[in-house]
Amino acid sequence: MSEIVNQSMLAVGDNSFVRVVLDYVREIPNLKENKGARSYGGAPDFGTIIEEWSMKILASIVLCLSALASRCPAQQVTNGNFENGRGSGWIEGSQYTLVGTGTFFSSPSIQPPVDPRSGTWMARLGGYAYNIDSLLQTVTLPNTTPLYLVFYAQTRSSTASECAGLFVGAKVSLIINSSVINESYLCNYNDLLSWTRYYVDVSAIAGTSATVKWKVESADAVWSYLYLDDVTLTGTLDVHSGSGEKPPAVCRLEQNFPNPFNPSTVIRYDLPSESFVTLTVNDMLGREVARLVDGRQGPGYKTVDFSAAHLPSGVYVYRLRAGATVQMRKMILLR
Ligand SMILES: [Ca+2]
Repeated sequence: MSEIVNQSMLAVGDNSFVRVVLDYVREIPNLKENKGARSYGGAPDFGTIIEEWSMKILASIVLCLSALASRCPAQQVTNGNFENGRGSGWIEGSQYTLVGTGTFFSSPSIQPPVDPRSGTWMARLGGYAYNIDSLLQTVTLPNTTPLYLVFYAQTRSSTASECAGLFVGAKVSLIINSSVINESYLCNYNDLLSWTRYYVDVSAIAGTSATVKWKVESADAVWSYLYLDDVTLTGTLDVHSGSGEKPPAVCRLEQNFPNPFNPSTVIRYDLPSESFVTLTVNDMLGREVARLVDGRQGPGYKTVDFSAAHLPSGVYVYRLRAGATVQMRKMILLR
């Protein structure tokens, strides 16, 4: 995932965890009644900017719908939008990890200021001089699949240097149950103004209690921050018309996950508008070995599974063409 850094910073894979904020559940006393609200069944993804209350209700409804016959689980991601402030759900690390308001986090060195994605509160990790900081919560995952942990992030660093591991910027880790799901490097210089959605597929641990933790290891003599907002659990990632979620702002091809892989991996990309899309996989000689997408697609957050069971170990390039935009990334098949 670390290559994602070139575009944004965080490298969060696809097969980890997150799906829509569940502390909302507790605010909806009788969720089972909502299970009949089938009109919401096709509008699953909620990283939304609608008013907090609406979001809470919708999130709860979707959660319950996806729970099918099972009962609605409670409070999987407490205070996932951070609007309940400090001391509510999240365990903050050392002095630089805080749940706070955009105003509180404003700084002359962070320009323009970071605005929360929802409401007035968000979380910030990071710091200065090899500070290691974390934010964690034990989450009860609903016993439904697929299941994704979704969150929105942006980063700011106080240098304009290129990302170079811990020498510049900071290392960002997403950890679930003590396993590092993804690592990447935070390397933006006050140039990322929008929130980017990341997610991990946590289907494999659906129904369990999991500790979700972000960790940031800051470089020496550099202020580097990771901002988080709207941590949720969801069963669907694509944007559907009328779902209330904004389509992606830019076309973005993400690093596949896992990588290296054997034999399957997941490729994600964001499509801001309807486009004719091709997603191909080529070997290092330029030969096309797979064509995963070939057709017109609507805007949204796309996920494609790629199985290389028929291919030899090696480096492959996957190439996204969406309208006039072409992006490529490498991946490694390692048997
Ligand atoms: Ca918020």
